[in-house]
Amino acid sequence: MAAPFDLSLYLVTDAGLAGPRGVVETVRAAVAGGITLVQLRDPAAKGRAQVETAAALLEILRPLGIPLIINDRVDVALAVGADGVHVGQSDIPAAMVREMIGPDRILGLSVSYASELAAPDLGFVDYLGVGPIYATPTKTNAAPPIGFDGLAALAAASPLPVVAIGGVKQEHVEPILAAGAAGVAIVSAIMAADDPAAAAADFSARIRRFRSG
Ligand code: TZP
Repeated sequence: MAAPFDLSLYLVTDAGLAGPRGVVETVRAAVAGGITLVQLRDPAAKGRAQVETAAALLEILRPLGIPLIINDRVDVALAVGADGVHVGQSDIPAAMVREMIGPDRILGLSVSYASELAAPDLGFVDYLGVGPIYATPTKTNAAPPIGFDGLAALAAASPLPVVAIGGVKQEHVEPILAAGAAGVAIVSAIMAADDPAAAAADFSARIRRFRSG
């Protein structure tokens, strides 16, 4: 079993959106605003570059107790000792990833359709990334958007905690949490923000406000 983790404000990196500031400095700023979990996602990068970025992120995140999850690349996650892996429906099957990463690391799976909840994969993962909520230029090959109603249906049917992804902006926090998600997963609204710390802090405050009341 993975150690407890907090899906509340889940930052997914994007090197293009970080621009000249870079992924590592953008994450450094964002965590000051209350990020609870970081996923390194860079499908275009070679293994060496991913390992270097992941190691730099771990230096920032480990002392803060914020888990680092690697998108798709099990080898990169194991090489740097990351806290987990996130896979999509067309990546290595979750059962095989679990075999490779062992019982203690976090394993996440992307889900867009109710039919995917019936897959045996679910028995091997710790949380689901559900979406896209809205169509987003950040991932153009994503499944059709599911909206808040689709999210609510998937969250209610899911045996695992879900984090909502895809076009999520600050003003969507309340309807997403009300739909039953454990958190919001954000790429552009934080990675491309002029002030990533302020953008993250805004998300974080809205999450706290929703939960208190
Ligand atoms: N998976 C589904 S949508 C998406 C991913 C990685 C991208 C979400 O990016 P943004 O910028 O938060 O809309």
